[in-house]
Parts: sequence; structure tokens; C-alpha cells
Amino acid sequence: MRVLVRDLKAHVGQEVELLGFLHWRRDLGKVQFLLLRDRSGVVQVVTGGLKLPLPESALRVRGLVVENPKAPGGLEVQAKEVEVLSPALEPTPVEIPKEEWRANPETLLEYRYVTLRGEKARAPLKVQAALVRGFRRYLDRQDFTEIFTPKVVRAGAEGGSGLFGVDYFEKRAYLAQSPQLYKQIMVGVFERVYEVAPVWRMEEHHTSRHLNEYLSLDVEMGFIADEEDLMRLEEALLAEMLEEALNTAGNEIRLLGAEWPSFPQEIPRLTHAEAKRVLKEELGYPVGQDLSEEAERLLGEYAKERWGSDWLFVTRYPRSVRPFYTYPEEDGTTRSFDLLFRGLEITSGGQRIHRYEELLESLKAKGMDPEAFQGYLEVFKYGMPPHGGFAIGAERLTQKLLGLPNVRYARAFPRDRHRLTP
Ligand code: AMO
Repeated sequence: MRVLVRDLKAHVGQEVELLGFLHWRRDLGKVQFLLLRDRSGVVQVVTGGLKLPLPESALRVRGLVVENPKAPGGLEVQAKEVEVLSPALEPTPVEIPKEEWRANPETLLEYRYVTLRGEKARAPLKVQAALVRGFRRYLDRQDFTEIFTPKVVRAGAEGGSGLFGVDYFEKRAYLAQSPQLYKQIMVGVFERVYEVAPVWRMEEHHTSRHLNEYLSLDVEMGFIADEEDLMRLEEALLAEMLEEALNTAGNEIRLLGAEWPSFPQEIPRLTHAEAKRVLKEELGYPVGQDLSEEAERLLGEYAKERWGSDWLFVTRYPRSVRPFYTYPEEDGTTRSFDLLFRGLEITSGGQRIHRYEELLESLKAKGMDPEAFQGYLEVFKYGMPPHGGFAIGAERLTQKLLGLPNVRYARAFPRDRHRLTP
């Protein structure tokens, strides 16, 4: 019977068939020990008189499941037959089971097509898939519709810089920085929408939290009262995402020794003005309008200390630091928020301007060319409801949840300033 490694316990004393990869091998002459890895885990296999192929070869093993307290996981398979389905032709560039993925990032990323097979390397991707599943499931239940917007676009939605140009026949086009404008248009269609898709940012940063291509989890909702509705939605949404990850990727979370966050019913909120005051007066770290990486880290610590929370909403950013579509208040602030998780910004969002004239004004005030936003502006002549939304950076959330040293480990094939392969 064909079984997965994780189900072996139920088959002690029986003969089973396993399919997987040669994770590790040790040849003692008469007997050979090998570890077989499949999508669910790793198990020890003992065999005799066999010339084992190189690690990572694809194998089919038939054998008897026995208990062995000395074997990892307490079980072992005594092989009756080992078939090499496809032999590895070369030794792997790094040893997969020992992969010290914290130790040599460049090598690990360079050979990502095979280093990703390591249990620790692949774990964040499994957790991320679960987070995305929770995201979709919660929003589906709340009557949101999943949308698929173009990724080759006429103009950038998040400000002029940071766009990758593309040749689009005789025209200049760009890779989408976000689905912002399209998700707003789609609010006029479905009222509640979401999208899970990659976005591109041409940023020179070489930091542990920036990618040039990342997965954006976008939400947009119509007929809201204000940005408070959005923050409440995000609280419930995140709770379900975390729950789904814990329920379906618990092994991966444990393997990485991640400290799962407390999830407060209500995430504490701090206005931008108040955050600045706290930074200056209580933490001795004066800042300008933009909250630097360090400022966000300090606010994260502050939230932990003051409220025991890993999460913090910073709200009401000044107009000068938010995009043109953000809903302004009379006092120069906006109905906007960022969500910091353990001191890292994982979400930006807010209410949007929903009236044509105001939007036009706002574009001009930011020195942007309304021409470039034609297809978007038009829709505001046709009755757009008060609306707003937010976007979660999937890799950043995964990184912080799992305590990964770098956001690159939360993406299978990261694109950064110097990396375009594999
Ligand atoms: P913003 O530009 O703040 O907002 O992006 C939203 C979230 O995306 C993540 N993020 C990144 N992750 C990895 N590498 C990057 N270079 C990077 N840049 C951003 C962050 C960030 O919080 N349209 C708005 C969202 C909205 O208002 O709905 C937007 O794109 O987690």
C-alpha cells in the first residue's frame, strides 16, 4: 500500500510503499541506512547489499514498518525493494539535510532549485500557502469576490518612482506596483473584492525586508463608514489566516521553532502624531513625517511592553506621506493606517477618495498627470461608494511569523537588486 511518511505510525507491522527523495545516506558495507523524504516528512530506511545512488535521487521503497526508538520519529522501514526512479547525476551543491540555511544565504539562494528541498527551506512556503488559504477562505465567507487584474499597466499607482518598464508593442508600459486602481474600480462592480498576485517595485534597497517582486494580498471593500471598518476586517482576517496556518502547517511551524503570536481581539491603535510623540518623548528617538525602519521597530517594542501585543495599528498618517488616492481629513491627516507586526510594516491601507473632483485635485496636488490615470478617473463619474482597503505583504508576514532572518526565505525564487535567476 502506498503511504506518506506522516501516516507510517498507523502501519507498524505492515508492508508499505513509499515514494520520495534520498535525503541522506550512510553505507556500512553490509547495511545501508538512508533517510527518505517525501512531501510530508522524513523516515529512516534500512537496506542491505545495495549501492545507493547520490542524495536527492528519486526513489520508490517497499518495506516493512517497524518501531525503532533510535530512529528519528521512532519508526523505521526495513526495505525489501529500493527502486531508483531517477538518479541524481551530481552531488548537491550543499548538503540538503544539514543545510544551515541561516549560514550561507548567497549559496542557498543561488542553488535554490535544489536547496528548497530542505525541510527548513521549504517550510516557510508551506506556511505561506496556508496563510493565503485562510485569507481566501475568510473573505469568500464574507462575500468578497476574487479578482484578477492586469499586471502590465499604463501608470504606477503608488507614486512615480519604483516602476519597471516594459516594451508593450510601440508603447511604454510598466509592471504593476499594486492592483490599487483596478481593485477600486472593481468595488463598483462587486463591492467587495480581493486579489492574491505578485507586484513589482523597482527599489534599490538591499535589506532584509525588501523584495523587488512580492506577493500582495489585496482587499477592497465598498460602503464602509471609515477606516475603522477596515481595521476590524483585517483583525478577523488575520485571525483566520493564523489559525489555518497553525492547523495545517503546524509541523513546519514547529520545525522552525517559531514563536506563534498572541492575537489580541482588538489590535492597539496609535495615531501617527501620537506615535511621533511617543518616539520623541518616551523613547528618545525623534523622527520626521516618515517612520523609519528603526522607528517602526521601536514602536513594535513599545506595543509589546505597553499592551503585550505583537501587533500595532499606526493610524491617521499625514497627507504628505500617503498616496494620492487616500481620503484626507481637514486637519492634514488621512483615514489611513499601517499595521506593524513585531515592529515591521506588513500592511498599508485606508479609506479612499470616492468623488471625482476631489480625486482630480489630489492627483494634481501630488504633481501627477491626470492623463495617465484616465481609465481609472472615469469610473468616479459613475457613482463610487465610500470605500477602502489594504494590502498585506505575504512574505513579510511569513518572515515575521517564523522569525526568518530575511524576507527572501519567504519567497521561492526571490528577485532582488542582483538576482534574476534561478
Ligand atoms: P504599500 O506600498 O505600503 O501599499 O504596500 C503594502 C504592503 O506590501 C508590502 N511591501 C513589500 N514587501 C516586500 N518587499 C517590498 N519591496 C515591499 N513593499 C511593500 C508591505 C506593505 O505594507 N496599494 C497600497 C495598499 C492599499 O492601500 O490597499 C500599497 O501597495 O507589507
